[in-house]
Amino acid sequence: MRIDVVTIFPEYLAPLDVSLVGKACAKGLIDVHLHQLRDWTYDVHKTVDDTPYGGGPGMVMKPEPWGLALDAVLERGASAAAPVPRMIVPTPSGRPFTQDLAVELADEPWLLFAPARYEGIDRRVLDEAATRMRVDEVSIGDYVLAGGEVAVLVMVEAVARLLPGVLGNAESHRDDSFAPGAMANLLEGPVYTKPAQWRGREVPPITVSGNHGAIARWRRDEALRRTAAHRPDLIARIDPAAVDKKDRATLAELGWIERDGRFQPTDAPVAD
Ligand code: 6GU
Repeated sequence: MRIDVVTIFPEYLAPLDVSLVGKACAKGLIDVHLHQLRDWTYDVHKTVDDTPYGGGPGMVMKPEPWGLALDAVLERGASAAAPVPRMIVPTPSGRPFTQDLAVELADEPWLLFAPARYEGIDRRVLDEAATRMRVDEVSIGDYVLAGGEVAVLVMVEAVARLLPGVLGNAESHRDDSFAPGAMANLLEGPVYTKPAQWRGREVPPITVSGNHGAIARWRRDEALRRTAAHRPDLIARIDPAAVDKKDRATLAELGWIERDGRFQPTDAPVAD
């Protein structure tokens, strides 16, 4: 996979050389190209922003440097296998970044990230880019960052670990919270390792019982408990058909019962 990032802070993306993503680059599984947006400015101050039309606070990124940068990146990166990239514009007003979107992006041969600073990029840049390639504005959560660079790090890491050959163990993403399957939409429960006794605390005896059926059952139970505590919205999305008797009992104990084809808090008002 080829990844291009156009930014006024390429040094902010230095962590891409470290750890899992760094190793994936070293192995040739991803090919990252960082570009300094200011390389496409032609005034002495290398200006990339200006005041917003219509007034208001903050600054808006000018269209000309972005236009030239995108032209250059599209020309340099084009190949027979990937003639155009898919463009991702990080912004708190974008569609949510989810594991499903990470899986979708992991299938793309070429991603182009355009993180903005200030109040964002002149809209015409995105509108024009969308005539040449798929453009998605994406948010990594309901909070506001000072710029999109950290969001690029988040998305690249989430995508990179899904690429074949990046994780040592292909099974490693099977039980991920948000991975498809039996534990879909459940958060992962607690994990333990040696020593079995530490500062007077023992690991749960079931984890060292060797009874793999019982361990799987316990893990699922813990996943339900953690999900009910931290993400009740995910409990409400569980398909009742994917739930067995023991799950039902655990959910009831946690205050969730099936009603109108979905799990609802026991104290939820009854619809008429
Ligand atoms: Cl993608 N960018 C910025 N600047 N802030 C954010 C975000 C992205 N996602 C959540 N907050």
